[in-house]
Amino acid sequence: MAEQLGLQQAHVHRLAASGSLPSSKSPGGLLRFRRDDIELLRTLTPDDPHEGPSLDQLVQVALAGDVDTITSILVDGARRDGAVAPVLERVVVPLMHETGDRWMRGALSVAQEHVITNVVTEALVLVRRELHTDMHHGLAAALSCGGDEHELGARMAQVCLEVSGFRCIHLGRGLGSDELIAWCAKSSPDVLTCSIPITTDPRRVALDVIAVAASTAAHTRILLGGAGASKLTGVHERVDVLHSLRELEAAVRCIPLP
Ligand code: B12
Repeated sequence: MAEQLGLQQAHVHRLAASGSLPSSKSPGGLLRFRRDDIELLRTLTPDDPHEGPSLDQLVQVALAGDVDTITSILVDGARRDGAVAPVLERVVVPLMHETGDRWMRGALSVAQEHVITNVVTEALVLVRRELHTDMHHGLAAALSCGGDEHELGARMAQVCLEVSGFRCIHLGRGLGSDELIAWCAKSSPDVLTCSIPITTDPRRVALDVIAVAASTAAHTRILLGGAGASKLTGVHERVDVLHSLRELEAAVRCIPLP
């Protein structure tokens, strides 16, 4: 069925293995999925790359400090797709990667990189406000692991969770595992997402995540993602590594309502 709906089998199986897509087994051992869940996934994986501004236009808009235009591109895209992750991956991620590449080549100054980052950060706050939903699926938290300054991954995860109906606290960056464990004990989140930037030492993060997984309440779903997370496998039985914001949005939308 996944293939009929235009989804890659490996993508669907990875989601099922991580528990992000509810599945059952047929008597013959084949994986079975509910049609509604697969259709939701397809919404989050549009095959039509909508016409939009070019990467260069996005860079120019952001360099001009035009938060409103970036916000409208994101809000319009999310409304059209019925999900926010696709437009974040189509617009914000390439914009930030391009910014990094231009900075490396000396085509953008550090000040210009900061302007773009700040415009995107502000736009993400406004997007959350615009796409606010009254659903209350539960409490979530998003944080950046590893202690460096890269935190847009956590902010994008926060947007995905809020658009999916969770109240999501942004815990920022540089939080030690003891602090995080104490926060989780007090707040009892339903979902904890950790964004791991490419610059982060995955072994250090793995140790922190294991400590958190061993100490948080059993109902807390722990999800890792980000460019640095791809280096992490089999961290802990309670921890799922997701490969994209689309997977995150699909996974949290499949969490049963309280
Ligand atoms: C903005 C930026 C900064 C800003 C960060 C500000 C902020 N508030 O975040 C500032 C200026 C502070 C900065 C500093 C540095 N930076 Co910098 N930075 C970037 C830049 C341009 C964008 C980062 C970003 O937001 N990317 C967007 C993210 C979110 O994309 P992503 O990580 O690929 O995530 C994707 C997925 O992984 C997923 N995802 C992310 N999180 C999560 C979470 C979950 C749960 C899920 C499911 C998915 C998910 O979402 C995205 C969609 O696919 C990148 C370029 C790049 N290629 O990313 C460089 C980059 C990361 N920086 C780099 C470097 C080297 C540095 C510095 C060391 C530079 C220096 N010499 O000082 C310092 C580090 C300082 C420090 N102590 O932290 C290098 C890293 C190289 C490497 N391979 O290690 C990069 C790649 C630039 C480059 N081309 O070389 N940086």
